[in-house]
Amino acid sequence: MTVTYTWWKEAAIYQIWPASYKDSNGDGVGDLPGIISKLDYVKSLGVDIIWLSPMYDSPQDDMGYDISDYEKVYPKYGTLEDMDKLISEVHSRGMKLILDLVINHTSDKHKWFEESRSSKTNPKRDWYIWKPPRIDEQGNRHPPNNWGSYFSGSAWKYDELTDEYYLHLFAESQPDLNWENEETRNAIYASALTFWFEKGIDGFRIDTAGMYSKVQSFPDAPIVFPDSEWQPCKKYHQSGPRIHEFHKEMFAKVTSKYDAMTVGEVGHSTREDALKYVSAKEKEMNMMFLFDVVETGSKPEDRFRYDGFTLKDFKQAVINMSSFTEGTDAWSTVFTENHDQPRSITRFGNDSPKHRFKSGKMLATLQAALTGTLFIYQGQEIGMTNVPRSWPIEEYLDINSINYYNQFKAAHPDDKEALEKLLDTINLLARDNARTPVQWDDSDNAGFSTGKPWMRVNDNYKEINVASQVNDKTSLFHYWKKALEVRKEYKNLLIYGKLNVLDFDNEKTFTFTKTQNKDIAYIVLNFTEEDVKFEKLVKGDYSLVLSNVDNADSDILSPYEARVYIVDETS
Ligand code: TEU
Repeated sequence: MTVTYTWWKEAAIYQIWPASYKDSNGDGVGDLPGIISKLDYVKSLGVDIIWLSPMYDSPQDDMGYDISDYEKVYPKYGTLEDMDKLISEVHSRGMKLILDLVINHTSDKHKWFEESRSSKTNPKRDWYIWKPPRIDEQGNRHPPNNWGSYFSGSAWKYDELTDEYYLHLFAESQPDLNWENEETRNAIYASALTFWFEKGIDGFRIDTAGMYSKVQSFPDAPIVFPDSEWQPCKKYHQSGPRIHEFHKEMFAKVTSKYDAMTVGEVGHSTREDALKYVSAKEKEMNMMFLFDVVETGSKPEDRFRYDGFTLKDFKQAVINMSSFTEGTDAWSTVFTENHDQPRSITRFGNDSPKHRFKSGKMLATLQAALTGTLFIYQGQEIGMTNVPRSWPIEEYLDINSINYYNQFKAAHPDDKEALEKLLDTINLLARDNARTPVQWDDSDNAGFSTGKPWMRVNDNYKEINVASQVNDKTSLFHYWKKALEVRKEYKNLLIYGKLNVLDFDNEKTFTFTKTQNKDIAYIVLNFTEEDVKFEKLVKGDYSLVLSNVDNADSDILSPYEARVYIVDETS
């Protein structure tokens, strides 16, 4: 299979989560003018595309992933005019802008749902998924099946007005749209996609892209967690019977009309299943996010059931995520952070003051060397870390963390030890870790806002902030910049090459090559806080093209050291 080079494969994409990027008017919430004021900064990192998380009108129960109007902007973020300005300011700097496409569900405040809920005979009743209660032998009412929501509890909500339940795979206020209904699909295409394409955006990150098609018999799910009434139900809504038909239709009817890029959040997939979404010949989407790396150590059905992981597990996750496209016409992604994940330095590196920036550079090296489109999440470029463990649960504002904690507490009211352990896990894995305001400088509120930030700023903002890094050539910010340049300079290997892991069983180092034809890049990363021996496992002449220490090239790899060599085998 010959490699096809395209702009979106080589792009570095920077994700902006608007609530926490930059507040321009002192109300404590980030906004579009704030983002516009930082575009030169984003550009200076070497970014090609910005992915903007939902900025649509929303009650914000799930930070904008609960949309009440696709064609309006959340007033605290700005106006449609601000969006027009953002689009043109991004374009005038030679970058592109993609938006978040959240079309598995809407907010319960969307007018479509308000109509649907109003009566069983409303023309939009069938736009959402309504089912009658299940009544047991004692005459008690129950949800139609045992499916659990991703945000704890049942995935069904009872609505008294019509004595039926509606499906919500996420929050109660996020009813799932009924994709079986063609009229609904067409309305989604018009309002959520065409409206924005016509404004000039360059593509979409497609939220929950594998979930639209549900198994229509809605059976009970197998019991995976005997300690819970509600069970994981992915089996019945992930890559369901009609999902590829829906994506093909959306591509044919809308996306293909524009020179757009799309990346689907699919999460869990086998190689065979993944290729159905992202193989070029399938004409569905360009690439997808898989959760192998970010969920290392967690149960795929429940991130807070966490057992830790070994470096070998991590390597396997990297292989799963990037190798499934080899020898095919499909494409993959590279990421370790986003708005749903904790900070990568805390999770995979070492966030102690001594090691945080160096381990951040090591992780940047890894990502710059992997095949797939590279995504960087706001603050990752300066090494923002998880929030301190000392923060009480009240500082966590995400519905996912709060619901989980409350449900766990209700089930184990007197088990202090278990609750403390859960707090350890929440501190390590909660989405809140990604959602603290961006640390711009060492002034009050880290320069994010002149008002009271909607979420507490991480305590370490005086040590980790943009201002202290942009003029320091040894900073993590500059290392990212350099790593992105090296990635593009050797793109045939680093962006497009074949991954071969050379030390799979080694629990200290991660050594791999990236190859294409006779060309070889040799990457070695020390994942420990100890010195380890450096070995050249491939014969040839080595020239160093990226390193996170001053004196690389010794036989010892210092803690968290990272090197990228180009190897000339022919000599
Ligand atoms: O996420 C969907 C998803 O599958 C997860 O990453 C989810 O956030 C996680 O499993 C919860 O533990 C998308 C968005 O990225 C996320 O922010 C939204 O909350 C969710 O959809 C609902 O729209």
